[in-house]
Amino acid sequence: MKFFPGHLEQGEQKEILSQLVSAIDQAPFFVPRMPKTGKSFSVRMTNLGPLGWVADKEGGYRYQSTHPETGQSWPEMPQKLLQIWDELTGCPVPPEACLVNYYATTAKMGLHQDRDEETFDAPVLSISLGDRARFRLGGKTRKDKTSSFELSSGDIVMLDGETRLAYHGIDRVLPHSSQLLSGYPEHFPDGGRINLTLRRVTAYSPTR
Ligand code: MD3
Ligand code: FE
Repeated sequence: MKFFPGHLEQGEQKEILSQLVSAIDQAPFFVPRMPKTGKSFSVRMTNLGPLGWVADKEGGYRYQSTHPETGQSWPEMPQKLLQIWDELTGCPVPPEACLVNYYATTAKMGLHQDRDEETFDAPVLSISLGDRARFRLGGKTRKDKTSSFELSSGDIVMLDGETRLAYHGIDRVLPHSSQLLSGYPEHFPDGGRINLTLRRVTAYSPTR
């Protein structure tokens, strides 16, 4: 794992946030649900780019090219995000999915692995915006020791190599710890936190 604390300046955070707000108007947040139980996630989600991660009781966890409620294609991935991917990962192919997670002040995400992708060779890049959160990272099995640290607005984490299949989660958001989302009270009335994860879903094959 590589941690880039404060990688994005406030102006860059605001630029990304304004592009996200336009995208959310096109592809509203949906509530993901657990595959067998149908239990709701407390995090709301949407996606940018050719593929998006979705979750429901009937179809389980998967990537698809359309929004589960509107049936429309996901909005394009902003150039700024593609640039950050190139700069930090050095990956020869662009990301295919940008999952947008929105945490209202009481939302959290239990310990899990990200393993719905066809390939684990490419890194996952995580960008935090808005309120700070306590992030937990463990090992490749659920029993491994975990450690936790705080993620702040503008921080970027790259999960590659050994950490790509590590268990991780968000224990809690620290309410009102950032003013970034205050610029959009109609979208984010109580602040909260946005996390973007840029992902490669399909295996890179030069003949494809
Ligand atoms: C470690 N998101 O979307 S980002 C997720 O802050 C997710 O919203 C959290 O876990 C969030 O799946 C954590 C940091 C992160 C992202 C992907 C990872 C950590 C990871 C993939 C593998 C290992
Ligand atoms: Fe994850």
